[in-house]
Amino acid sequence: MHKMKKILLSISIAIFTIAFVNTAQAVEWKGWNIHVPGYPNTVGMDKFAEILKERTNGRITLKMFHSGVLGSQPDAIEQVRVGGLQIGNFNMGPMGPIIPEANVLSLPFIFKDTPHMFRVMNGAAGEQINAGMAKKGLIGLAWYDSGARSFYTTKKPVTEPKDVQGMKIRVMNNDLYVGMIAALGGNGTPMAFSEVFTSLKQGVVDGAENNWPSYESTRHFENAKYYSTTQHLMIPECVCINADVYSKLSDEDKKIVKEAALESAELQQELWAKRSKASRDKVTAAGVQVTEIKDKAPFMKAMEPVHAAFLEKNPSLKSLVELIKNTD
Ligand code: GTR
Repeated sequence: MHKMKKILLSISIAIFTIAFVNTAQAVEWKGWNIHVPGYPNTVGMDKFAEILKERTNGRITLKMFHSGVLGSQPDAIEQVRVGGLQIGNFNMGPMGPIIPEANVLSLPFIFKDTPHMFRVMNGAAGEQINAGMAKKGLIGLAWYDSGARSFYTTKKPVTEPKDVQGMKIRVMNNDLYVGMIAALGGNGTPMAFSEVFTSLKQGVVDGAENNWPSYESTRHFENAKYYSTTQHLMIPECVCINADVYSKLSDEDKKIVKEAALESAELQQELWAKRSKASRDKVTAAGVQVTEIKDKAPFMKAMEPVHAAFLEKNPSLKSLVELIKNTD
């Protein structure tokens, strides 16, 4: 064969092989996120996808589906568990019904503040919670900030626990929250996030509870103008991956995936602090009446029975609750 032809042939074989090997090995994961573009979690998850693609040279890509277009949070958690989806950014609240250890994070006032929450999640208690998740097919890669959840209502502000009496309050999908609202004499109504705007507007519920960024990004503030800083729940969020998918990765890829998630969390936490302030400013400018709850003690006291009832039902989780409370 002519020398030139030979060279050309080996070049095309090489190109073909590279192309073939790349397509054969390349995987595309699908990821779920409930939040809209620009939200700290959305930006964080996009960053995660970007790092993943870059550091694996495109062997692993993550296609993110934002704004909850792939369905409700409880359904998406199930999908990531069974492998219909591979990745999700989940609030640990709706994890509780499946993962008992996660429920301790939904106990009112369990954390002293956000730094305490992160110390807990990155310490021994976080390890136990991760182990509980792993048993149910989910690996937690990193923790996102979700601030503190406070009440917002349509007709009158909540200034003390008894104001919630007789009110119908939307809660996330977890019986613990129904108990929490019942402890205040209200009626907790579990409902998908996407339905809250209309339910507030039509008076199906009298209020809901969330952090500043979600209250603002969903425009719930347009229908529920009274926001009271009870800060009764502080629930972290995870970047979670399907356990089978993760366990089949090479050690090198596991490291890339984990680091990408951690770096995305760093960005998310930075953006979270800024967005919380910006959201508060935005809704206040739009006419929201903020009731500052300076003394949280009456709400803590009113919600105490939630802890007792939980521990009675889940005696084996007592040590985890203690571990959290005793984490400096
Ligand atoms: C948000 C959280 C979402 C979702 C939502 C809700 O703060 O980031 O994952 O749980 O609250 O209230 O359903």
